[in-house]
Amino acid sequence: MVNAKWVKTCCSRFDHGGCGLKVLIDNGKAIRVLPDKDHDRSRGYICAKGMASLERIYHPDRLKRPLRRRGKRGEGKWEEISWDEALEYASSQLKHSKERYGAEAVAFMQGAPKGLEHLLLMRLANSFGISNVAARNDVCHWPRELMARVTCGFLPVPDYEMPSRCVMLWGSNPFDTNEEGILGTQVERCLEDNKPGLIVVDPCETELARKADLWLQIKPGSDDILALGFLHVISSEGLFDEIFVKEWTTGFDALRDSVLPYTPGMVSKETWIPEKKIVQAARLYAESHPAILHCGNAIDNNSINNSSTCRALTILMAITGNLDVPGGNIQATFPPVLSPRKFIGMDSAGEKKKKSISAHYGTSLCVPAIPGSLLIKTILDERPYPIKALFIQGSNPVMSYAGSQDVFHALNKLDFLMVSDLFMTPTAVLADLVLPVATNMEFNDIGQYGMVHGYVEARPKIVEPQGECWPDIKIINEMGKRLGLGRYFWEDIEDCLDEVLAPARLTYEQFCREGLLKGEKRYFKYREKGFPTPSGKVELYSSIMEKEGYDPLPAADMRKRGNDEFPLLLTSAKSKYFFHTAYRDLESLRKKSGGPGIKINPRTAEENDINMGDNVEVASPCGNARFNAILTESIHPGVVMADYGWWFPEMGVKELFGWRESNINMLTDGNSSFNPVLGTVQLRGIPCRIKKLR
Ligand SMILES: Nc1nc2c(c(=O)[nH]1)N[C@H]1C(S)=C(S)[C@@H](COP(=O)(O)OP(=O)(O)OC[C@H]3O[C@@H](n4cnc5c(=O)[nH]c(N)nc54)[C@H](O)[C@@H]3O)O[C@H]1N2
Ligand SMILES: Nc1nc2c(c(=O)[nH]1)N[C@H]1C(S)=C(S)[C@@H](COP(=O)(O)OP(=O)(O)OC[C@H]3O[C@@H](n4cnc5c(=O)[nH]c(N)nc54)[C@H](O)[C@@H]3O)O[C@H]1N2
Ligand code: SF4
Ligand SMILES: [Mo]
Repeated sequence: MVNAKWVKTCCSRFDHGGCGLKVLIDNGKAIRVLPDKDHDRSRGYICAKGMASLERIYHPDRLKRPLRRRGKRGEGKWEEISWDEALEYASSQLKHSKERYGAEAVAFMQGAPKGLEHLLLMRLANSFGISNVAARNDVCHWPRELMARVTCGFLPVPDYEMPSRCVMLWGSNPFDTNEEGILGTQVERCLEDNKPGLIVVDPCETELARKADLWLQIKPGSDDILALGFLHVISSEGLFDEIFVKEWTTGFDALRDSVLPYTPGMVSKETWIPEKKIVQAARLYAESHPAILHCGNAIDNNSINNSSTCRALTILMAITGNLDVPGGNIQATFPPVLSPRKFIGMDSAGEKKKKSISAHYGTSLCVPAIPGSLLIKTILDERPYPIKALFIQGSNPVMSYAGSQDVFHALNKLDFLMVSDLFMTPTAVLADLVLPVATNMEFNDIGQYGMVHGYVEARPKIVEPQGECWPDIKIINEMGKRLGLGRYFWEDIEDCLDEVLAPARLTYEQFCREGLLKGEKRYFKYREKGFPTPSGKVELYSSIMEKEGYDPLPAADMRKRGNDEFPLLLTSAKSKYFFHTAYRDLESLRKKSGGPGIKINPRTAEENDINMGDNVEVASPCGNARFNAILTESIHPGVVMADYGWWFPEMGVKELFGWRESNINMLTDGNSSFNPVLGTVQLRGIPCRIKKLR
């Protein structure tokens, strides 16, 4: 202990990352973690996952060597091989599939963004000449981002750094999810410092809903109707910003006419929210200046009409005069580092994109990745072409994609599957080649690169990787060279970091000393150059949507959800203790989380003869899964909320870790309906029924 030393780094790969950590290093080993009180954004905050950082690094079940499948697929028989053999095997398989079946037969897939490897994998795809990199964009972030871009030219992010008079949290629970690694702490500070009016739109009474002035307990998936109802109240009561609307928007009259049917009475019936509360909330938001509308992941994926929901909510920010104003929703400026488009080689990807699965299905081509569920569908249908080889980086689609059963079949159908992960998972176990990755603290990384909050952060290496684990960025870099693409890659991965930082005239070492690089913050930018849309204004009536053959105005999906056979609506939220499906191996988090639960209103429980802790089977038109009953008034009697992401590492390979047992995505459908613009499948608001298991 005499030589033990405290060093600083940044938490990551437990979510999008962001909190500052102080770590005690003794003899090359990290032995203690504490939150960093001096950290710019987290200022001493840390969550249970961050506290489990060392448990993750030193977990005995971590993958430590590349594994090549020896037995039948999924049998769990492996041979340890060297990295040289692994790279040779991987590159020969990818090349073979490309040569024999064409470039479209090879695809990549990756999970929620964790670090620099997210964009580096796209660079590998573009340089190798393959069209399809599946990501989670379709169910995460891009619906909000793309529809906002169509409307006003950028994603308006909450500006918590300036005082705000109202915060409306819509389908977002930042106290549990701390989205982008900062939003939870920012919301907390804003509530304490500014005491804004707080509105929460959520089917569940979260901690934030309990703090709210108005909690709108919405029927899952009816957010499009509520958003249009807000527009109705605000336009019919004249609560909009007249000058902004006149000078800086197009199509206001058409919008006002189109929302006439969404009266508070009609909206109340469809959303289950009392009429009075709808009007009060619309007024509170519109009459408080400035106001933040903070949209979360629920609106990305609780309906295949998400394109309308997301457009309507951007319009709401605009007509109330809250766009690009201090304390409202702003366009964050990207920091002065290498442009992500350039980094991934997006500009040279044009021809390849025309052959992509997005092109086949007509979903947005301006997104560098394709909708994940459409890749699964393509593998199953072999249309528009067969997919033979797949590299999955940091994703667990058997658990995290809609329609798990289909995903399982699709992965089993491949000629070659390669997965990189920290642990063996229900997805990795199906692979031909499993690559062990290094995690946070074990390598130098640049965080938040290509994300929307206007900064990048340093995540310096402070310990050596366990076993023979490699950082993903090293795996990609070496793979690129093996594939004969050396001119796009670097001798050493540290050179890549320097290249990203070069425009800021910083080396990685200098960057670490700063810890953070921010873009310049400016408000009212549109007064100089207009909004970055075809008309230079906020397009309430969207010329882009019209040109693409879609409805230029947002409209509700009035189809009924549920029926007598499936009378309840199932929804979900991320767990405070896990990152999606990951880390069920970590004992401290398992203990805190209490296992796979389902929240049921006591009245609904009674009707179904269910008591606290009972084992409950949930069935939907797609399948079934089992959870432990949690009886709570916090959930509406017509709704149940099941934990998402559960599998059981302790059940072992033979049982494939019990991937079907308590897997919410056994109940969702990834195959039959999609949002036509975005390719999104519906993950929440699923009709279901419940039954006690005896
Ligand atoms: N029903 C339902 N389904 C959902 C959602 C929902 O709310 N409800 N949410 C959706 C959303 S928002 C998202 S973003 C997706 C997430 O979908 P995924 O990204 O597929 O989900 P994860 O469980 O995070 O899978 C990540 C895997 O990466 C591994 N991993 C962790 N760190 C690293 C690393 O540094 N490198 C590598 N190679 N591997 C690593 C983890 O061990 C884990 O197995 O799921 C979606 N699915
Ligand atoms: N601890 C933890 N943190 C995470 C993650 C994680 O897995 N665990 N994942 C990261 C990722 S990739 C993402 S995308 C973000 C997501 O972070 P958030 O945007 O906070 O998303 P969720 O937790 O999916 O859901 C937010 C809220 O939506 C509510 N909700 C459910 N259905 C509906 C509905 O139909 N309508 C409305 N209005 N609300 C609904 C839920 O009750 C929940 O309170 O979190 C990131 N941070
Ligand atoms: S909120 Fe996210 S970044 Fe912060 S400690 Fe928890 S896992 Fe780490
Ligand atoms: Mo996500």
